[in-house]
Amino acid sequence: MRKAIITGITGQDGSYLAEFLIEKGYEVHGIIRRSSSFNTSRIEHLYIEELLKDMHSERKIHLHYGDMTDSTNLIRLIREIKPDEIYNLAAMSHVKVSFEVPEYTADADGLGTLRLLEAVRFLGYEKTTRIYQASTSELFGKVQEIPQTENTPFYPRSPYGVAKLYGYWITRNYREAYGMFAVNGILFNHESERRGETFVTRKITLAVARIMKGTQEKLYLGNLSAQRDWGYAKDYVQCMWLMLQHEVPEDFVIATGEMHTVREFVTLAFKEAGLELRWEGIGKEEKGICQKTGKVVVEVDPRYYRPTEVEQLLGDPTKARNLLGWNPRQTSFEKLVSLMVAHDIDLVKHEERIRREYD
Ligand code: NDP
Ligand code: GDR
Repeated sequence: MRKAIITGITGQDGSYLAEFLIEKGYEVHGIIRRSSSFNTSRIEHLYIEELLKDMHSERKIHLHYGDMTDSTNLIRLIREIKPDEIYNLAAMSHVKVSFEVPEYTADADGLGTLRLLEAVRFLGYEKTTRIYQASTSELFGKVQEIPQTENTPFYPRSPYGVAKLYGYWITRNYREAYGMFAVNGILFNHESERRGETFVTRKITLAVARIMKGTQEKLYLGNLSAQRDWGYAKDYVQCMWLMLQHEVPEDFVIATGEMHTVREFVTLAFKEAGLELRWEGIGKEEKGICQKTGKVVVEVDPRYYRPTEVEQLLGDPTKARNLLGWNPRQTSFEKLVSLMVAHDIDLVKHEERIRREYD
């Protein structure tokens, strides 16, 4: 049985990747952080399913405490597990928050990647363990060219982007210096029903559901004109695995090749819930008004602006399509918005039912 370590298994991508690898027959080892409240809600179903299935069968998922800032812990876990593949997804992944905690972000996202690579080298596993590094379209940052490919120059615009730039180059350097199978997936934004609630897409779909239910009045957002290439997380984790199955270690851009503004996402999300919006005003004065009721439901709050913004990201997935056989258009933008809105309408209904029972 092949063994994989996933750092960041409790996150959006980690949870989908764990499902995907278990389905493929892997023994999955996840590194989780100690937290004062439960942080395993995205993967609970995986080990509960296992417990219910057969108490005596081999476990397919194992969780270990660890942290990207703790190298001895990483060395010990990698030595004990001796994985065939490591997926390094752990990161302080919020761009805006990285301006508040730049040093920690550099430590976890930048040096954390080095710690992992160095642990594999130190243990002498550099020819047997393949490593996937979660790189990002935030590396491109300030627009140099559109669409962005594997050869587009980088210009990161946040402490997060800069930390990930170190992660990207140290991964390439270990590949070139020690012949390690270590690759970067340069993934563009990907979302899902499991997306963290402070990223813009999920913030929007949850707000739409709550506004519909009458438990929230308005949605406050930052830059409505930012453009992103949004894909579906479930489709993107397949690519992480495909990159590690490729004959040669190479870096890949993973994207849909389609770009939309935040404003378009908001408009479509409200439409999915049956509410047409019209937009009035510009810049900080811009407002989204519900056609039916005439009420302002979206407003701009400059609190959500970033000190330096990434205005436009559009990826060219040609290399991944040609060399990995990956289909970038499995889930359309419209389908993605629809899945997320439907999920959050159900979630909010459920929350309301529970609230009423305990009121
Ligand atoms: P999430 O924020 O949902 O998950 C991040 C994961 O990292 C969580 O499991 C978190 O644990 C864990 N983590 C954070 N800091 C540490 C640390 N110091 N030590 C150990 N674990 C830690 O991110 P996503 O799933 O969306 O993204 C996965 C990876 O892909 C990240 O590296 C992200 O930067 C990158 N990426 C994401 C893109 C996207 O659009 N989603 C696009 C391109 C790259 P906990 O649950 O305890 O907080
Ligand atoms: P991003 O995602 O910064 O691209 O990073 P996010 O959803 O946070 O922002 C996307 C764009 O929306 C604008 N925006 C807002 N963003 C948030 N979070 N909240 C708001 O209220 C808001 N209003 C407007 C932002 O300014 C931005 O332009 C994500 C993360 O998953 C990273 O880890 C990953 O590397 C990149 O995607 C690719």
